[in-house]
Amino acid sequence: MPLLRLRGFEIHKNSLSPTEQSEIVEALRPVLKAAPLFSPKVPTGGQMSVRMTSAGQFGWFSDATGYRYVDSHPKGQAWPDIPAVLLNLWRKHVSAERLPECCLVNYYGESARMGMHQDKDEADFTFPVLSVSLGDDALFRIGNATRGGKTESIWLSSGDVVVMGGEARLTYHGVDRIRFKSSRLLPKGGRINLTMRVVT
Ligand SMILES: O=C(O)CCC(=O)C(=O)O
Repeated sequence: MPLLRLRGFEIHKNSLSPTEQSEIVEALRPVLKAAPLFSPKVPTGGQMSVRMTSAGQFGWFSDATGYRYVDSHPKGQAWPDIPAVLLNLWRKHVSAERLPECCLVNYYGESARMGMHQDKDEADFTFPVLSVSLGDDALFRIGNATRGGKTESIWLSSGDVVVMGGEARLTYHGVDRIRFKSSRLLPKGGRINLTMRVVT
């Protein structure tokens, strides 16, 4: 399980076995059923190409008013619980001191991407954001503490786990593209990225 470090991002390549990856996909099925994916509007107008939902006490949300955490799905129901298998991953890579209050589930279809951004809607940056990649490969770009400047990119593959903490907690990052159908984990192709966050 090689560990790479890139601008403070700890990248655990092949951290999850194929069995573990499938277990997580199974655990996500009831989450997606209870809280279906949606494409949030962004404050500048337009819609994100990534479809998303959340599990946990809070879910990440965006509309014309801005980016924020909300305590229910846009259709009104409470977010489902974060599956135990994911909480165990958090305990392994982060801490048992505090557990994540949100697991954001991002689904990237063939042409989805995510622009460069900081994860800064949380009240507490002491704890890292823990990212889990499942399905197709994604070109992940890492920038700087402020927008712009030189960037570095790395392909994230199914089973990779990334810890974004310390100096990297507020570093700009994004996903330029995926390699559609590069993995067979998800029957219809695409990529799921999970990011677990302490919010309050
Ligand atoms: O898809 C990824 O690997 C990154 C997701 C991300 O940056 C986010 O959810 O804030």
